[in-house]
Amino acid sequence: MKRDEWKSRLGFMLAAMGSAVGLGNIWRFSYVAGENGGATFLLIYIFFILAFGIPLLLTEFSIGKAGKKDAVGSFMRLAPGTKWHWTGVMGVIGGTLILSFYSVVCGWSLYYLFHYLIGDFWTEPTGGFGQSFENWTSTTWEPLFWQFLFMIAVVLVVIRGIKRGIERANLIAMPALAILMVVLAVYSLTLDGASEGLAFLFTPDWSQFGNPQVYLAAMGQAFFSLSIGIGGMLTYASYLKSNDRLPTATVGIGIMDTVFAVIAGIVIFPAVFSFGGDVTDGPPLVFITLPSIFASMPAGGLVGIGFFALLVMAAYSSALSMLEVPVAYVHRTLGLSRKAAAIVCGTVIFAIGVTVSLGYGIWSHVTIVENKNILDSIDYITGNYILPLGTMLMAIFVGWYWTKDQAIKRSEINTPILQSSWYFIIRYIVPVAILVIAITSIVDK
Ligand code: VAL
Repeated sequence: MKRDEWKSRLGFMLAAMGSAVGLGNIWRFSYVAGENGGATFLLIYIFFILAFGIPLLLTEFSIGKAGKKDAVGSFMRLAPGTKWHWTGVMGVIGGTLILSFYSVVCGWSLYYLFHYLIGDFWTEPTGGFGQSFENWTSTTWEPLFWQFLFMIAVVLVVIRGIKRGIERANLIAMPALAILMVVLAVYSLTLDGASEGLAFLFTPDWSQFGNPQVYLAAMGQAFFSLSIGIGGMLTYASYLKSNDRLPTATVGIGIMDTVFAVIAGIVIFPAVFSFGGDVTDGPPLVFITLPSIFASMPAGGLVGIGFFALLVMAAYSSALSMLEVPVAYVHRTLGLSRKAAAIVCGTVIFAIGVTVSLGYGIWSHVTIVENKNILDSIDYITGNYILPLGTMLMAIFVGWYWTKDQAIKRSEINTPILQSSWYFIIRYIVPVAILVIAITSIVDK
């Protein structure tokens, strides 16, 4: 049977942007930036996106486009008889693990959207949003119900395949997301404390530039946000037609992803400053701080609907790309139909997600890494080990396993100066930098 492919390059670009723009840009970006000094973090983050993220995204795309198979199969085809396919296996595991905790947070977002829609969250619940968030996430069945609902929606689209499922969904979701974000940002800018929020986001504290933790956080966030190192972008690129060119699409996706993060910052920080929230509130910023702010602002209920609709939509298109990684693999290797593969993978991911969700309730005493609960542990393992390692291996594969000619030809870069800069970054800078940052972080601990 002929392998599925994108109908148009625009369809691919929107889907890849959909993959990149997700909870990472809104939920994760806002609290990591909040905890790491705002503007200083933003500058270093942009540096990592431009210097490492975009070149690496191109690396992952070129492996997928040349391999024309899923994350594991592409490596097998390009490097037969070697162990390189383990990089793909790691991607499949990474994508599966990230989606397992991602789907829990998606379930929470869906629950919030529902409660904004029925008007429940328009005013602060008794005991406050913090208390209600804790009470609710520690129950057993309800969070699982919302997570299940979310996973069903993801599985249903992935079953339909690339052209009819993922491409179509993103064709609607991405433009809608962009419009919604701009509307919310404009609204945020009209708030009284907007200038303070903007200063936090755009006026760097120069003393923070010597802090290694900010670099670590910025690099991790850049990889997470661009969805690199987990094989999702590789798999998406494997459905490209051979005349669809990579470099401009890659730069476009990298820039759009960053613009979305900055706009998310413009939506969130002015609101936090205007209404006396705390930017260092961490992961609950979006589920506790923002709802309290919405409750105290005029028309806050409507803003809440807009915001959580945005979060669900962004998360949805990212989840599609993460589910596609194991589905493409299982579909090819186990000979299952796409439908069966999507149901099997969706069920496994949901099952892992159940443990993550229970980690907020009856299993809250379970810790895996240090004293972190199940969600934080999986986020930690994937973010600090699997993503950087996966990205580094892909860079080494392209920079050292391929010949220079092969690498440059498959990157499809035309300009000589860009060709050599890209190759130099991938071959030398990325592996060394990831190693140095990893070692520094271990020593720092
Ligand atoms: N890049 C996405 C995000 O930022 C996912 C795929 C991790 O949320």
